[in-house]
Amino acid sequence: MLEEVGEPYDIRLLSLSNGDNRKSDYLAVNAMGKVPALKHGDTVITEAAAICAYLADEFPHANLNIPVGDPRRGVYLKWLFFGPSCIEPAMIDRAHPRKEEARRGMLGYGDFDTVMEVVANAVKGGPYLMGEQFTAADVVIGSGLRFGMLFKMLPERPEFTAYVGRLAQRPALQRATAADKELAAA
Ligand SMILES: N[C@@H](CCC(=O)N[C@@H](CS)C(=O)NCC(=O)O)C(=O)O
Repeated sequence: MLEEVGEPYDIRLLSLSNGDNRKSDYLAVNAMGKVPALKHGDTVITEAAAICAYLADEFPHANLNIPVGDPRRGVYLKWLFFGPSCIEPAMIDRAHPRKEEARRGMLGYGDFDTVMEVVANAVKGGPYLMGEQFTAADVVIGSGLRFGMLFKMLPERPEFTAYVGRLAQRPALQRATAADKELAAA
């Protein structure tokens, strides 16, 4: 998302295996002990999808948001929320099934197969969720699909692989992936 925005930024790495995210200085940033967290001026934002929504609104010149007043904003917001509230819990529940599965009506995401079908239909046209415009919602949904397929927690449906393939062509994602590799090697 930061590469898509195109503004300068610094990265502070934490070692989750050393428990840096549970230490007091980081808990002061995010009491949840979770990454990522973003500091912009005096504002600290946590929750990945909220960070994406914030950056898209804060830097409108990058054209990653659908502004207030645009009738397409409702659908855009739906996809921003759909990642953390539907795709992620459906994926984790499938990978680590509960002893006793909650009734469909009690699960915010309903059921895994419906979530997959809805997302597949949304990404199959494209090229992006909102059509021709790439938005922060693609960062949220796209990164979830990439992660899920990489770790074999989501099916490699042709709609997903084609969409993730389109995202992989984006120079911002290529720069971010190269930077991740460098950081991992350091
Ligand atoms: N709801 C958070 C979840 C973030 C999350 O699960 N982060 C993982 C890494 S991908 C984490 O911080 N794990 C460390 C831990 O929980 O100890 C978000 O969307 O930002």
